[in-house]
Amino acid sequence: MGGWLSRLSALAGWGKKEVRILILGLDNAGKTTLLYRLKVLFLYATTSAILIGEVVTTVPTIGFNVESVTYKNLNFNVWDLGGQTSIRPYWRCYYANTAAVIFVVDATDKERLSTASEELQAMLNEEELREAALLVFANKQDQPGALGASEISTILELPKLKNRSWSIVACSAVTNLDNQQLPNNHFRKHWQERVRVHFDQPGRKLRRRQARLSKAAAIAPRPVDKLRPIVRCPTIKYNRRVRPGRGFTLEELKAAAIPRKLALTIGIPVDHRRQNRSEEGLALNVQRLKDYKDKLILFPRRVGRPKHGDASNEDVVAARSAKSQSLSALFPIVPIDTTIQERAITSEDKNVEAYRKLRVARSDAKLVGVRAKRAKAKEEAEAATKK
Ligand SMILES: Nc1nc2c(ncn2[C@@H]2O[C@H](COP(=O)(O)OP(=O)(O)OP(=O)(O)O)[C@@H](O)[C@H]2O)c(=O)[nH]1
Ligand SMILES: [Mg+2]
Repeated sequence: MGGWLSRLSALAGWGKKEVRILILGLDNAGKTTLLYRLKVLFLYATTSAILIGEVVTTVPTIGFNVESVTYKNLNFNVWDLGGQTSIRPYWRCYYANTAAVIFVVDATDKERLSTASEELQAMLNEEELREAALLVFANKQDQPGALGASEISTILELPKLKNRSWSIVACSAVTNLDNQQLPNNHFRKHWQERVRVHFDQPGRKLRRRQARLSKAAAIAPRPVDKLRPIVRCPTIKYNRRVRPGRGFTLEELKAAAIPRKLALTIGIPVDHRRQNRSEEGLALNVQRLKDYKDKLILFPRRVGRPKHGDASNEDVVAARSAKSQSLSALFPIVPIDTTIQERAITSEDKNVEAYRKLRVARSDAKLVGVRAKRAKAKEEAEAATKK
């Protein structure tokens, strides 16, 4: 069954978006089985999902089964019609606008091959199917004694067909005979193009280090790094720890009286997104900023002409001769002591009802608005009665 899709596409030169396909053949040829098999294959062709060898169990079709599948922007409507003798005359009701006919032949049913041939010829003579492409499936190749594609082709007199694009495929709807192989991706070829290696790591490490050193030398005695805020790590698991943050919040800068734009020029990074969620955290970072400001020696832009806020001449001279130090060393972030002090439980502790306390606090918080409203209404009522 492999390649049936491409054969089908090649047979019918479809310019349309909607493609109507009929599956015809004698009863018990395997049309319905094939329809659902093809549906899976269609899906396989479009999504390259793993092909699952699932075969549906069928009952003789009275009427039709229809399935819609999309492949390469084409919408295929595949109609499987019942093949019993009494139903065959109704096939012609479905001929209009058919792009291709899939004619299924039971390759083991030698007695009825001539009947199949007659039906095929009668069908092909129909005016409405003049343009339709023909794909013959010589089905049930898994059974012993099944005739091959060439024999079936001779019996059906396919080579005699004129002005018709046709093709024949020997297949089995229940097994994956024919060249239905799983795609073999040749990933072993040109593997070097797909693998990224970092053989130059030690070299890079060295170059990074040299760059850092040259930068430090160039800007000395100014520190290379910036002053980072002290922030808590996220999540319950880690928030007892502190770490250097990205930048100081606007609130912290305001409290330390450092303008936001100035901060960026004096080694204080700003993080406008971080929020201060606790008084302690805010106070800690404000103090940090203040300490930094106290120690800060701001070189005047022009030598000997200090502006407001710039360091005095003596300070500048002293700083120039001092050894350069990193800010992380000058303002270290030390872990906060989280050890718990133990003590004996007092009788007071025993009387505390923790759960109740929590519930009351929660309900108080919830009722703040309601109570305020009630109090206001009461006040107003009293004021009205006084008048
Ligand atoms: N061994 C074998 N059995 C098959 C194959 N294809 C179909 N069958 C069996 O043939 C029987 C008939 O299959 P259907 O798909 O119902 O046949 P149909 O052509 O739809 O028949 P009608 O609906 O009556 O026209 C079922 O029992 C299938 O399991 C095949 O490739 N090999
Ligand atoms: Mg059927």
